[in-house]
Amino acid sequence: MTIQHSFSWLLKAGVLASSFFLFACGGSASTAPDGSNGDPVVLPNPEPGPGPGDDDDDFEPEVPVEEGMINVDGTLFDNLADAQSAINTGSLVVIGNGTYSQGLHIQHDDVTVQGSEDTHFKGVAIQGKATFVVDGDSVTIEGIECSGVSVPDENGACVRQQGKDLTLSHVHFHSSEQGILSSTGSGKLTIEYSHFENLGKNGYAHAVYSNNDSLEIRYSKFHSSKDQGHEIKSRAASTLIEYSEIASLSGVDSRLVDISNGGSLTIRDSVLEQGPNSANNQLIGFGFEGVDGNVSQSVELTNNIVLLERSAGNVFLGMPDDLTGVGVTIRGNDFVGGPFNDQGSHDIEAYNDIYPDRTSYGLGPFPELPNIGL
Ligand SMILES: [Ca+2]
Repeated sequence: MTIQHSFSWLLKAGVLASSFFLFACGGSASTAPDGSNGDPVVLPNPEPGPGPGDDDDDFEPEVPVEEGMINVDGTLFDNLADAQSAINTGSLVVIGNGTYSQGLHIQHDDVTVQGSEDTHFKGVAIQGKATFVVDGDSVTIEGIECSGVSVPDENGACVRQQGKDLTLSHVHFHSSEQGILSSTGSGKLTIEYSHFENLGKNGYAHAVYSNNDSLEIRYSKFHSSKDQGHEIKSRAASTLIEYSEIASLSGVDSRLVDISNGGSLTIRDSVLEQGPNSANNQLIGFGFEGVDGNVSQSVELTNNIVLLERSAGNVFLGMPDDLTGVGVTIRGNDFVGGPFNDQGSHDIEAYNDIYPDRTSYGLGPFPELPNIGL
């Protein structure tokens, strides 16, 4: 179901993207080399229906389960502790509607955990870490709402990833210290169709804190990180963010995206909004905590809508002054608002469109965001 949905989404996105490309290339003589010609960026719209990024509310599990019950491979349990002991390699765990105050330790590989349309884990941490502690490899968690997680170390998360290769889909993680925290060497983390909001603690906990080898994010929303947390902090060698919305809104956040140790970063076809209360003037930071000279360094930021709404200044891409040899491509984006401190850098003026304010871009007042159908 999810795979088919993603596929048709991508097909449609591809068709739209290529028709925009043809239109742009056939346009007037004033068209810049990248197709930037004064027309607004066109982002692909998803299909209507169970929504990309539309929280957990429209999620349907593979097997229906009654409220308060947990189905593990066909056997029903009325509490999570008993359900947990029945989980094996490859298990399908479906959790019914309800508010849960027990966490789940997932120790086996290839386990899929699915919530129902209103499955909410509230204020639970196990092992002093998280609501879900995942030690198995290739685990998928879908259709879960999680909130209210805090622990003595102030890094309480909805999910702590300690095994390799985790997928989060249709999750709504909010109002906690951290959304997800992953361990070093934990393979790939994929986040799709999900919503993270109101997360962060003391500048050290974040909505997404990835120590993976690679991080891929699509069709998701990251809103209003708090207490100087980043929306996305990644130490992964490779980070890809596409078709997503990353917005400070009124939050006192730090950076929208912090790529602490450099690597390969791509952000495309997304909305990035730095809000009026952001504590750090940078939207994106790259390499501020030491860069591994053996990893190739590149930054590709293309076809995004970028709102600059911090009156004390906005730096789109911050990098340490002494960091060299990073290939930076910033093309085909629409920048809206200001002041825009680094608009003279990275050929931004030549290859992107810059609008002084929301009105000139045809966008309503703050906090409205461009509708990309998420
Ligand atoms: Ca910021």
